Amino acid sequence: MRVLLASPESGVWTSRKHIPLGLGYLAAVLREAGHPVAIYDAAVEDEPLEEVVRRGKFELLGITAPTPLIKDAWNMAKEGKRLGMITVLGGPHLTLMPEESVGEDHPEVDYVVKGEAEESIIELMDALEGRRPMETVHGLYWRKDGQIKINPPAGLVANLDSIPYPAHDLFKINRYTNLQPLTDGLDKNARAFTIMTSRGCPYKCTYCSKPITGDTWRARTVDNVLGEWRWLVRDLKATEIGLTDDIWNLKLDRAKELCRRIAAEGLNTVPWVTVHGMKVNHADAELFHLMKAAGCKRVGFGVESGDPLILRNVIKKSQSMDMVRNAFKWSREAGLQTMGFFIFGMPHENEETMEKTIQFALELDPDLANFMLATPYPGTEMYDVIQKYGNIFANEWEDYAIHSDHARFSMPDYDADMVVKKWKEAYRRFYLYRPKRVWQKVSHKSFWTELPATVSNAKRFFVPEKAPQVTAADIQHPAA
Ligand code: B12
Ligand code: SF4
Repeated sequence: MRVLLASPESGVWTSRKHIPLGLGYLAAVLREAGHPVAIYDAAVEDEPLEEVVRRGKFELLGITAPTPLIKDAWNMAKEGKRLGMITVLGGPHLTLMPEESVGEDHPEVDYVVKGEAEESIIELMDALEGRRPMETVHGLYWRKDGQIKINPPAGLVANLDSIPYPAHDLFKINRYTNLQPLTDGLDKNARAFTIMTSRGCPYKCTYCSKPITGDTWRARTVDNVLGEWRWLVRDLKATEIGLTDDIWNLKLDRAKELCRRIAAEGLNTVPWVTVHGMKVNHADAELFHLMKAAGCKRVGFGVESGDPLILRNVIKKSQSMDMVRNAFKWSREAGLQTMGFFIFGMPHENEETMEKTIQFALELDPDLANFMLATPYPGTEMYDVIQKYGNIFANEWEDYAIHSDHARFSMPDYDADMVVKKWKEAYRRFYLYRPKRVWQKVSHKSFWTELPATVSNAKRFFVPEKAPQVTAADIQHPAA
């Protein structure tokens, strides 16, 4: 059966385009099992789905979706059905809410796979081609005789070395942008690949979608990672590589060994970045020097808050502010650029705690500061707390986007308007009110080449506006 794996176009994340790595993994296992497979990422395609499907005679459409894109995924499935295809959904949102998409509202979806799907997708192909009963496909949610059927769950892939490298060669890689255009300017023809050296994370930050990532940290061996790195650098001519692990540096020795080997093999000619934060409490000065020697250009840290109590008791980040300070200091000393992620508006936050976050951002002064609004994704501890004691304003799944001010919530003693005010203020005070920053921005070529986007972002963050009002009807008080 000919398979097309697809990702809907994102209206949520338009500033840059990253490869959907999960589809790369699925394509690799399908290819290995002998199934003809291609990847259609609507964010970079110039042909409509219909044309690609007809030309490639694809029979099965497998669609991925995080929460804010689930509606786009349903629409894509409708198109697939119209073209006579079998439709399968998987990915982050489906791992959290699998039943929703096989319910009666979604006849366009034939199958949903919950969780990591390298094994399940092959089992599903076997079932569809009559080699095993559908009931035995792990992690599958489907309909039979008008009833939703839930099969036994799929486990996490225990040995990550046992799965093939993602089918990086199937991505139209020069249509993706570089990984962090905000700092480097937007290179629309970068050959920027991402790589995941481990999966899962033992920490339990309350805003994190833990059911997606899993608590068990599973690491690929350094040899296995190096094989993929070599392929990216030598054969696929990567111009940038991004580590997207949840926590690639959990085992410090392994992280150091990986850096040493990258440098020793001369693979350090291609710059790399840690797309998401690395954890500050699993680092020391030597690690950053080794990263630099291995070609790392920029390192990101989940700083989250400048208020120690919010950090410890609300976010449950398991790190101290001094650990954050050290990580920034060490990375700068090693010659790395720095990036900090900050969250505004966790439950129990107020003007004072958010002011401390702004102050901390100014003190750390990373090359790039990313201020995000706390967003209660389903499956997070934060979501459960707000469901219990407050009220979520978001009406639609597409409202669950970190950089939009829709997915706000109310809690007793929580001022949602203040949260948006401080969040926008953070951007202004960090980027606009400091001459050094303004100069950095306007002296960069992309400021001028990307002027329309620059102006629209500036309007969003830098022009003070009246935040939407919260009415008493929006606020649901906790049960006694
Ligand atoms: C790298 C990354 C990004 C990158 C690249 C995204 C991309 N193009 O893939 C960037 C920075 C752009 C990004 C943006 C966002 N991200 Co992000 N991101 C990640 C991260 C760290 C890694 C993703 C990854 O490569 N995983 C590795 C692969 C192997 O896993 P996977 O994609 O889940 O695929 C497996 C299964 O899900 C399944 N599967 C996946 N697709 C399909 C399809 C079918 C048909 C089937 C059967 C199975 C299946 O099989 C795959 C193999 O096992 C994850 C955390 C994580 N550990 O996954 C967060 C994560 C996915 N992101 C998250 C969020 C919230 C976002 C944003 C919504 C944030 C925002 N701005 O509002 C945006 C959404 C943008 C978008 N269009 O996708 C949340 C998702 C929460 C949710 N409820 O959906 C996560 C889980 C982080 C977290 N821990 O909370 N992200
Ligand atoms: S935010 Fe990062 S460190 Fe915290 S639980 Fe999620 S993946 Fe782990």
